[in-house]
Amino acid sequence: LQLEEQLHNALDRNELRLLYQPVVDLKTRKIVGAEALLRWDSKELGAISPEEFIPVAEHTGLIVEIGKFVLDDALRTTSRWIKTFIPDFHIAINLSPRQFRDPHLIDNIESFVNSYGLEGRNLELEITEGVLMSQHADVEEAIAKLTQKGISISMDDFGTGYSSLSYLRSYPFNILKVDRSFINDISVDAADLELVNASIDMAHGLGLKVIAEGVETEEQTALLLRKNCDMAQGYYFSKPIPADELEEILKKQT
Ligand code: G
Ligand code: G
Ligand code: MN
Ligand code: NA
Repeated sequence: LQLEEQLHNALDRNELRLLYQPVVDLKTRKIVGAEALLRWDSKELGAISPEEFIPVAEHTGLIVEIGKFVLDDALRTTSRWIKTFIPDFHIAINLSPRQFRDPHLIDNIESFVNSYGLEGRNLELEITEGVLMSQHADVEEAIAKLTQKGISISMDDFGTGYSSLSYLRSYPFNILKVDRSFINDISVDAADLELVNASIDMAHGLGLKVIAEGVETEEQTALLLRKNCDMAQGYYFSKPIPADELEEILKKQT
């Protein structure tokens, strides 16, 4: 309850900030995008992990306002890089189920993309099965509208839920993000490697690109490349970092 009280004030008090975790193209090993990840440094409670506060933000509905801040901040920040030196960069943003019940979601996304001078292809929206399971009638329409703008839709945490395959059949996903629990042991567990390999082939068969999450070693990186995985993110390449640090790295690589 105290957490809930404090979260109400977090935006006004500037306690929320974004970190960016680079996404690397496995063939070139260059950074091609980043995932925006929210951090909360509460003056009263200290650093609170998103695993703790995102669920609270979801059930109180605060995620609508917080999610709008995330979209605004991430798109404003990355638009400066995109327009000046890395036009193909894509910024990935996590969307909660609750945000799809906000009637302004699509309009807000479109107006941020337009006002910061971005193309739809610069934006990738990560959703989990939770969004699709919510069975809100407008989700399908919302996803269709976003896709029409050239915005990419990723299935996040792939493999961890209950009926990912049926959702892959029903929605126009562009990217599959293989959950890090499947990547962890691919160098030592033949079954896990085979599951990842099959997921990659299936995604490619459906016209999706694949991002492996939680890549921590060179061995995993080499295996994923051999299995034709497209992109990767994880501590091996970089932990989530502040915008100015990422900007410096991007400038050096171009
Ligand atoms: O960065 P970290 O591994 O601690 O993130 C934990 C979880 O919090 C992840 O599942 C991630 O999807 C979620 N998360 C991080 N930032 C956001 C955000 O801006 N919006 C939503 N809805 N979830 C987020
Ligand atoms: O659910 P989602 O995929 O959005 O969450 C991403 C989370 O994974 C972030 O909290 C991030 O800090 C964490 N993460 C990113 N890279 C790694 C990694 O290489 N290893 C581990 N253990 N966690 C990671
Ligand atoms: Mn994610
Ligand atoms: Na994930």
